[in-house]
Amino acid sequence: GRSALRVQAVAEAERPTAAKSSGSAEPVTTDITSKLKYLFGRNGDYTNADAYQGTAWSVREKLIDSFNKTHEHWKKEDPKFIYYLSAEFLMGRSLTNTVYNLGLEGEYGNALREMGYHMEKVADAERDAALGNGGLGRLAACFLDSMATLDLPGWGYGIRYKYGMFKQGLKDGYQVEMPDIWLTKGNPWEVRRDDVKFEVGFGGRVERKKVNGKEMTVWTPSEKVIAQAYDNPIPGYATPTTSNLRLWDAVPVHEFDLSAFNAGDYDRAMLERERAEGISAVLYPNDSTPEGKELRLKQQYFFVCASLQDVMSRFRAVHGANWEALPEKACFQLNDTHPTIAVAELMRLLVDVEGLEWDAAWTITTKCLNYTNHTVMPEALEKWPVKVMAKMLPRHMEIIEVINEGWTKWLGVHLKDLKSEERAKKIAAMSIIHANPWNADEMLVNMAYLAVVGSSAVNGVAAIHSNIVKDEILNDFYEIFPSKFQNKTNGVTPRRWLAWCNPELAQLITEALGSSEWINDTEKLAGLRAFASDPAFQAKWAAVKKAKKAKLAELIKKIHGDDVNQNALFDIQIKRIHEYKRQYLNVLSIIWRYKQLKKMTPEQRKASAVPRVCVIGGKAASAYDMAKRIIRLVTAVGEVINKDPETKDYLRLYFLPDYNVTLAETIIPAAELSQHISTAGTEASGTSNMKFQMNGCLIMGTWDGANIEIAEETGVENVFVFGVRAEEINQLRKDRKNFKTDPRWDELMKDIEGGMFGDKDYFKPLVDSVNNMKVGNDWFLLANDFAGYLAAQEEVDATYKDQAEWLRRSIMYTAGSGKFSSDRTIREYAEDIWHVKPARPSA
Ligand code: GPU
Repeated sequence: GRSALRVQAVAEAERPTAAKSSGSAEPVTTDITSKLKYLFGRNGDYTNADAYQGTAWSVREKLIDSFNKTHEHWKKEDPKFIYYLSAEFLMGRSLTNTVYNLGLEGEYGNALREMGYHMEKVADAERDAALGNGGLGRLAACFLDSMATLDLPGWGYGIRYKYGMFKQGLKDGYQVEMPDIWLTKGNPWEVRRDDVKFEVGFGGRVERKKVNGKEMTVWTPSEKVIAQAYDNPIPGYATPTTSNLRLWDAVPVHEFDLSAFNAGDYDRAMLERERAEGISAVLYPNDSTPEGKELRLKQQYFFVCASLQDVMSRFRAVHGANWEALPEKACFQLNDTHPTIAVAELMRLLVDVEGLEWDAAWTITTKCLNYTNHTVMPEALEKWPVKVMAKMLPRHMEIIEVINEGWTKWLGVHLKDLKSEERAKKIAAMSIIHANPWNADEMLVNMAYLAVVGSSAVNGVAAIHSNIVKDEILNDFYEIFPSKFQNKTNGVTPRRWLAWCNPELAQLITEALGSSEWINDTEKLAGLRAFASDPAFQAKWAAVKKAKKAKLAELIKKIHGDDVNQNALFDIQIKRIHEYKRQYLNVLSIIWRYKQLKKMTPEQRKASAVPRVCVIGGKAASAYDMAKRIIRLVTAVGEVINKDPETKDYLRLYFLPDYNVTLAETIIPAAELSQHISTAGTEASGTSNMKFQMNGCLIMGTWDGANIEIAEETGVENVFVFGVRAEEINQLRKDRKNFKTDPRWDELMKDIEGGMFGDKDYFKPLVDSVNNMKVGNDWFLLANDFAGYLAAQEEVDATYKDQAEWLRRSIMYTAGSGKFSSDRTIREYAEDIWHVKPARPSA
């Protein structure tokens, strides 16, 4: 039996509450075969993919039972709800997560075994739900897991993209993108709600009319679509609560234009369908740098409009039109600025549709909304041209103008003590609508400013990031509303990212701590500190890591055909490819290592080299040229070093294509060193760093994002920290011209330029991007951090040679990871921002 099941058996016995499923009278095997028979017309001789379908559709019923119970309870109790509005939810696979969270692993594990299958192989047939790009989307998924686990009444709201994050392939070492056609085999994890549909309009005109004797604004859109709800039940762990992620699909208002159809004009008959379906067709593959396309704004308005109507219609069904009480029953978290049009939409619904006075509506709106910022890079802040917004959302543009008039007027009074010139400057700087700094003729709507003005609370996602938000990018706003600004350091769910993806380690932890309570009380992991230096425990800890490394080695073999030394240090960098994340710096240090190995005699290598297997993975946005060049550099360097007979026993570099949630679940448990090396002040938080930490992986990191808090919890002396500090960045950028590069750096640049890895011309822009100090290049300061990085790498080698010390640190990482459970994060949001309380249904 798999140790996952044993861990679960322990967890089961100690559940604080009774397991959700009492175990159906009908044996599970019968249920699985019956699903295969009646839903798929299959009779025996099932593949793993079949077994997956049968199992999933069977588990779905338990999930829906739990979902129904929870929602009956919430309907009766009528608690305040939190609605998490997000353009992205990066859910990954659902089968094992659902089985384990519901405590069904015994029943289903046994049933599958009886039928001759293994849960792990069966689960492997599931495709990831990849409705997100990276950190921001995965954070939303972890938050849903924690909200349900903490029994908080709360739903996610987003878009049911037909095509999620593209699949990444490699062709001759270059990234190729393929569509993610994830719904073709049906989706057992969703329920279509044919009774939940809302109209969403675009374009058209705005008029003032007398309606029942009252002067009203009437928006007549020129285009309409229907938002169709799909519910995705979200099971909590060790609780009867199953909450919901409601995703909207865009469908045409009319099946098709019958008159055009009758007239034989089939193209025109299909036009409306295509236009509607286009809205929820595809996820924009941009991470942290928004794509200013009209369709993107359409997507944002589409899901926000449907979600707000949905919440308001449920509120009305219970409380009538008593909208003043809405903030007592509902609040919304804006996951970055993507759903910020909610500020204008809620105003429109309250003023134009419900007939409230502007001021009353504004009070309700600002009480209901809160905003989370996830980036401070100026190019990443969303701004929509007024022209685009006025055309697509004419009434919203008017509303934003009125909000901005009120806001700037209020500012004028608030800043009355300033000299008039200064006051005017400040007001201009804080205006929600302002000129494009690169093109004075174009006016823009600054979505972050709109979110701040329209929200009760604004938060960053790690301590350093929240400080940069307050002190730099939104400093003017912070000075006016200091109490609005908060920090909520990110977290990740310890279920998916430790207990379920690393059952061997989970079992060892449970044995050591004498209970599995750490799975939803991660502060208990601190108890592992007592074992950190215990040789017997270290040996068990090392054995688990070794087993997980063997799995990753198997994967590398499958993808690249190579056997790797499983005693080598496994060094991992997996995340979106971005210049600020500095995968390039990692590659430079690998090339440097290669060159050093080449200079050594075989005896010297044998005596002193620490073997390393380096893995880099991540997707480049389709239009991000420099990121694609970085991927090619990784593969090109790998091609040279992996087959060099002198060094291949000591150094490998593999690019693992199509990095996604599922791949992360294999890679992270196997990692011994992970790289989080962004330029200080650029990575808002990072969340994979927390996953690696939980799995006992040492961190090589800059003093950035959540790395800082991870180091504090783990002991700074246990972390490989290097590089300049965020406070120094501005000055260093100014001093660029005088910076003298390290001779080793110059050598590496010459190597790449000289064609050591082929593709000289293709790599030229990469070299230029970091190497022309005179024109102020190397924006992300790779050259400044290069020497410190190499020194930190040497420290890694020295530490790895002392395995007892390495293992001690590894255990200290897991022991120090208690703070980074998303349960802690969500508890803080619930208490400080949402004011939402647990409401657990009875088991
Ligand atoms: N992040 Br903005 C994304 O993944 N996508 C985005 O569009 C924006 C931010 C990330 C941050 O880069 C990362 O540092 C953070 O940990 C994550 O959001 C979750 O807060």
